[in-house]
Amino acid sequence: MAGEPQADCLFCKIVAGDIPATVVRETETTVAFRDINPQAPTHVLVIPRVHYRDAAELAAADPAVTADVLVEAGRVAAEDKVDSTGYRIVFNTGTGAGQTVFHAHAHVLGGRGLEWPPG
Ligand code: IU
Repeated sequence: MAGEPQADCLFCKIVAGDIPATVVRETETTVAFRDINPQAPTHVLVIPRVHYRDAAELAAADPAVTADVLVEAGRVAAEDKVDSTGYRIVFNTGTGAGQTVFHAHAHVLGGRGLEWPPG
């Protein structure tokens, strides 16, 4: 059921501590950890502890936790000192947009120049 931990979800396993991750911040509702395949000097994923398949589903079901994810993304950027130069918060949504893990997550990317439009 949406919102419940999913046995086959990698990010639910990270939330549970069953799979290791380099966690940089944790709150009651979110976990932030470094991406294993970083695309920029700062590349952190901020995830809600609750399981929803993507950002749109999370936002529809739980606006408060969606806001928590965004606030945490800003704190990650500040802690990595990329807030002054600029950073990007990305929610890949759907396979066509490059989503590969179907547990909502925000990518926080910074520390290098970021082109627009993204590929
Ligand atoms: P995507 O937006 O669903 O493509 O992002 C998934 C990200 O999760 C991607 O950048 C992976 O490198 C990252 N990731 C990870 O950090 N740890 C893992 O064990 C796995 C994927 I699998």
